[in-house]
Amino acid sequence: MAVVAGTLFAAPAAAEQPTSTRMTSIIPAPVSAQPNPRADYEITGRTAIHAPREAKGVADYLVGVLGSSTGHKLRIEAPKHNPKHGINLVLGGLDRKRGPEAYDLDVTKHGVVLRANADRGLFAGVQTLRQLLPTKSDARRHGWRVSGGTITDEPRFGYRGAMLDVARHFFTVDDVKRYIDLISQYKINHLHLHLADDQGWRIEIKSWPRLATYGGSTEVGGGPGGYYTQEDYKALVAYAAERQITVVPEIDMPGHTNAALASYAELNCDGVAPPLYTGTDVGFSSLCIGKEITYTFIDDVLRELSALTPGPYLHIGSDEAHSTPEPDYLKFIERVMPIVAKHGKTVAGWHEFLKATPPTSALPQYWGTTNSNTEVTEAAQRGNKILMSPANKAYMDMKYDPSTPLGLSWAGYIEVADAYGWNPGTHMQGVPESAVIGLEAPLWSETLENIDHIEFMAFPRLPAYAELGWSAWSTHDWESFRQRLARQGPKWTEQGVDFYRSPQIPWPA
Ligand code: TNX
Repeated sequence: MAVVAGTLFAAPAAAEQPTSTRMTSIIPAPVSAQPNPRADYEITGRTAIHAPREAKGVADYLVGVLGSSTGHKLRIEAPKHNPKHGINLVLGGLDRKRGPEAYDLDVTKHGVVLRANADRGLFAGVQTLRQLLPTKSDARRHGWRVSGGTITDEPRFGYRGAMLDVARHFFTVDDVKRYIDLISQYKINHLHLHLADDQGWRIEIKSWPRLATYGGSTEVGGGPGGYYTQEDYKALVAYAAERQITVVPEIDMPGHTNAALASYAELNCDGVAPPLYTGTDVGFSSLCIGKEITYTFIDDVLRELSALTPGPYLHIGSDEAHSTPEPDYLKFIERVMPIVAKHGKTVAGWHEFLKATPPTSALPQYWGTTNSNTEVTEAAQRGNKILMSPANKAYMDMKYDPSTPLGLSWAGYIEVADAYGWNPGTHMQGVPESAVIGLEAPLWSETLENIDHIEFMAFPRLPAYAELGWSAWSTHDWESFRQRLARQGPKWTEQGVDFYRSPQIPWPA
């Protein structure tokens, strides 16, 4: 029903929450938030954004997101000497020790002042600012009132990731952009793309063109698949960078390689290309460890991929190589790691690659379901930083409960309380918080065919992982989290996010 605010015939408003509720409901929880209910600031069509030229990227982004919520296209003006009125993005002035993602946000009756030492901090603060805004339906009644008060914030971990498997099912550039928009709202700063697996090769490699055109031509279930041209991929990387997200590309090897083996017969030990594969088994394929052409192939692929990758990491998978004899596996990983280094990148891999004792710069990603793993503990002791993705806690492709229509359950069911209920800094024996770089929540796509499916599995768990990664452990509180999460629901509804209405969360009616 269209209702004009203030008319005699306006429908009774749902019991209105005080605006300060928004400041105490931020996800991920900030270090501190002091609401001041007398200091709300109203954004109107006349509000200006003041920003230095170095913050133009964040300012443009803010114009975009405020435009799509408020409908006002705000103008960007030069920074003020004494920022107070309007929305002010200010670079510098925070203690350097707080790091590049820290920010301070002050909302008074006159305006908003957001300070950070770097773009990344301003961007994080902008995401907080968005959560201080009402829903569209509240704004129609009460205006675009930013909840007043003061916030100080900085992250617990530097790496807060989400992984998307675009290999089992292919997702378009627009789908991935949408996912980037959704995850960036919760200060996720890495997107790991699983670009190749048995069922599909999804990135154009100019020196081996059949990888994409043939190897990418199908997917699980036999659909048409697809791939990103290098231009598509560059656009994705740039789109992510504008949202302060580093893309981590993964080419899984030596297993999970049927799509490559099907595309080039010479990569097979027997010289015979297998057929394309559209099932969901794992562990049946392997590159040919003893053939020289295998390493020429990898060198070419990683050279082209590193040229498309501004971020530091190339992920070489290395999981579930059940068809590669162990001595071959070790030989292979030892041979591939220097190729990654030669192209100027840092190697990341699933934790199995620790069997080959990579250098301490390498990033192992733990995906096991137990709280102890000797290889991971030893790597942490040697000085490797560990990325935490325990499958029984962090896998967003696990079903919420037995009735979830999508997803798998090999690592168990993961309801929202389970997703939220672990501590990445103490999860593993012998891996102290100082050895943890952060966490990543993978979304494998054997059962996920479209963006609605992605949204249903990621929401509302992704905000739980975001909070585990960003917020100080001292703020960890399930009761508070479930209340705060409930208040995200109406915003997701407005954004068209197809989320799972977990019975654990008191969603507003
Ligand atoms: C295990 S996790 C895999 C993937 C599957 C996933 C399904 C990992 C490194 N390997 O190949 O897609 O389980 O949950």
